Amino acid sequence: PFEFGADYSPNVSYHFNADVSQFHYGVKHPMKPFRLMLTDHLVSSYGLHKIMDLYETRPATRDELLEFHSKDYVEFLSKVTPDTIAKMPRGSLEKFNIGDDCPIFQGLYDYSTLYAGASLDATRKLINGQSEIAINWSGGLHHAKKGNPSGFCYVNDIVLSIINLLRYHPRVLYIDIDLHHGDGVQEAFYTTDRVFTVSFHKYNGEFFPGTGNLDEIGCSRGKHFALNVPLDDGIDDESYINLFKSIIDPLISSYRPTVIIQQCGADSLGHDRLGCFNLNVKAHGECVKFVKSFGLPMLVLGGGGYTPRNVSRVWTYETGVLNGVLLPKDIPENIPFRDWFGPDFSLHPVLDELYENKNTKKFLENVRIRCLENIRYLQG
Ligand code: ZLV
Ligand code: CA
Ligand code: ZN
Repeated sequence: PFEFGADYSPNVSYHFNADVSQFHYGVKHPMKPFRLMLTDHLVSSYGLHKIMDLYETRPATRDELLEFHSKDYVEFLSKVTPDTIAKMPRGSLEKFNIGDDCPIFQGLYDYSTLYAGASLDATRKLINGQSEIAINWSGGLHHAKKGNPSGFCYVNDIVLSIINLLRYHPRVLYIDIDLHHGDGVQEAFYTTDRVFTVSFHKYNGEFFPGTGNLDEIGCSRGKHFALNVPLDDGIDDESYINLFKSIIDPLISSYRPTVIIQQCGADSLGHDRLGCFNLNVKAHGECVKFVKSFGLPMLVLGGGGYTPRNVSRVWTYETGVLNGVLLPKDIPENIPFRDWFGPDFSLHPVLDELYENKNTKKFLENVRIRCLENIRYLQG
């Protein structure tokens, strides 16, 4: 169903437990774990599961969560349910930031340990060399903090993965193309030079989570090892790709990471329910292709993405890119939920020009210059 492209086809593993797609944040909540099932169906209907190593993953253990999260928070997460919520100690909902963004839903702990377990499984295959690229589309929940959930994220599978990779890798590069700032990951490694974090995101000081300005560059040993690329509404394919490449290329040459984690949040696509960028599937995928071209071990994760049909399109396209194959643009005939992809039934619907591009050439050039100045500190 596909042809191999001119790109290198590395050993790719795919880490997934279908149970993770059965949870519900609530009817009005934009995060829909069902998008993960849609993605899995689309990936396999294109035949991609036949060329990857597939792993059905186990949940992360309590001890694995404790590598980053605090004891009282893990205890709270493992005990709280919609039925026991009233019996929890007074003030614990406020203390743990429970509310509309991060509600208590049925099976919350199982959900959290499942997506984290898949990311940790992926790191093990990278560490032992069985995989050159390992994918977990259910992971990438970059906002969770040590002691509380944030922005739809309960446990931070990215931080847990990086902690595991640091046992064998001297330098880890984290790249975040979700619409939102990767604040939880940045904060966890803000004072170390062994993890470089870079996030591209919408920023105006108010937009969630409110952080990610150019002046956040890390501190103490970690000074100059965090980078932020604040963007405004409506950024288009060409400006995003140019900016991405012109920052990531010198960054990889200077920092010389031994492993790369890419968070591929799909809310940076045009027409996203919560988004405000104009990216098409090919442009989002071009960022993944570019990172792959450096030939370093890669952990590839999901993240945000609130228009399920486009989330599954872009992550399927990227699964193809990572395997070095070109997928035909027509959605395969045999797929369950095929009606979700109408009326075009294309992997590449037109997603651009919904928002006015508020990023002027001058603004983007200034952002680029400021970023390159920061990267220059890595040399010498
Ligand atoms: O994609 O939320 O703006 C990774 C990710 O990066 C807020 N939250 C907070 C700050 C005050 N609030 C609003 C509270 C709203 C609670 C419910 C929604 C419900 C319906 C539609 C949209 C939202 C919503 N919430 C939109 N943006 C928010 C953000 C959190 C964004 C998290 C992004 C997560 C998975
Ligand atoms: Ca981001
Ligand atoms: Zn997001």
